[in-house]
Amino acid sequence: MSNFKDKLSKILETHQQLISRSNEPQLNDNGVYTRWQNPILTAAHTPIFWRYDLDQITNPHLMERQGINATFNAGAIYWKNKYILAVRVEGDDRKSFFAIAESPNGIDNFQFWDYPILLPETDRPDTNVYDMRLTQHEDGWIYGLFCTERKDKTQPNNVSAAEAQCGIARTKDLINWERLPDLITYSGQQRNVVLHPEFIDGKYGLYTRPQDGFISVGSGGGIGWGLTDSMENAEVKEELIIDNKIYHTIKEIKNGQGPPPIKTPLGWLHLAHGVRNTAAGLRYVLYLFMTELKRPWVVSYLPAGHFIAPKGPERVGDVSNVAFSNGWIINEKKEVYIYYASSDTRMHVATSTIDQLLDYVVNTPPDGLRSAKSVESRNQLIHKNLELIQKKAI
Ligand code: M1P
Repeated sequence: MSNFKDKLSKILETHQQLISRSNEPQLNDNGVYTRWQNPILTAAHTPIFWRYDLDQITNPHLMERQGINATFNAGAIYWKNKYILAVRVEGDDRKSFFAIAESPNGIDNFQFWDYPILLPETDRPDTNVYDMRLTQHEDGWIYGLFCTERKDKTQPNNVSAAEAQCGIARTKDLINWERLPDLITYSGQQRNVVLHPEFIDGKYGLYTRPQDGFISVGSGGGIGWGLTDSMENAEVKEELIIDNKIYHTIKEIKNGQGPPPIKTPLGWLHLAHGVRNTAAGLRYVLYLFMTELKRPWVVSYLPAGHFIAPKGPERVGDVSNVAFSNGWIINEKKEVYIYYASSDTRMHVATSTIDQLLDYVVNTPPDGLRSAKSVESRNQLIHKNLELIQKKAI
């Protein structure tokens, strides 16, 4: 008895220390944003009572009964002065579900609510759900758009063949969720679908990612844009590709919208992921771009290269070499909290400000698509700096 109790109190104490430890900024970042030292959420942050049977009679050895494998790809929202994440939690059984975690300051002390989100199913039950984007829409609802994955029944002999579509749910309190029918589009599959926060001529705007297959986008791909009359029966009849995959860039293989864009005086600021192939497999990085205020489907700035790439220990995990983000928050001080996952395993935060991000987007040269162009724009920078140094102006 005392052994069980001692063991349990040690487990609870270690967990409490982990979830309440303070975070510190990393000192060696690039001036555009600051990474914070500790991951903000890991599998070990999930409540002990989600994993263990705490009854000594039914679990005398105090063993984990239902393990958690990973906590990643979280949607985010600033709500009632709290930094809220809708986290993709993956059990040891490989099934993902959503759970809300909140923090008072956005950088540490994230704590899961007692129960995961009870997401209603449609009459075509989801096999797996993941990567929820939270949008506080001007219609008054908070929408969660996510990927619903089911067996691809058109390939009965291929056990791995899956179909990805966009599931839709909405809520007013983040506890009770109303499930709406899945988005209808006329592309084979969809992932990374995101709801724009404002109406466009009375319609809902959606960022999409048409794809032919489950992993490969095939002849589809690019970040798409489409309109739907309602979210109760969402249907995008026409998809316009607004940011395409391009040869020899960070988004050569595929890309996808991250969280809903942030409205700024210069336009809508977007965070997205780009994927390229390497001898070691796919590499996922994050990039920023901007679209026009009145026409959020028209790109106005597109800096070259990655904004955040997986770094150090972030590079290793269940799916290594991945930085992925589907949530960011802007608070009343115009500080931006970028929530990103590393290698499909854990959550991190990097912080910046709207001023810094606008400066980055406007002043980082676009991709010249050739080495010679890269040298040309770097030489302009070098020349300007050497002149300043020679004039002793710095
Ligand atoms: O494993 C990396 C990511 O792969 C998918 O993203 P995309 O559809 O752009 O390839 C998603 O499954 C995502 O959850 C995952 O992090």
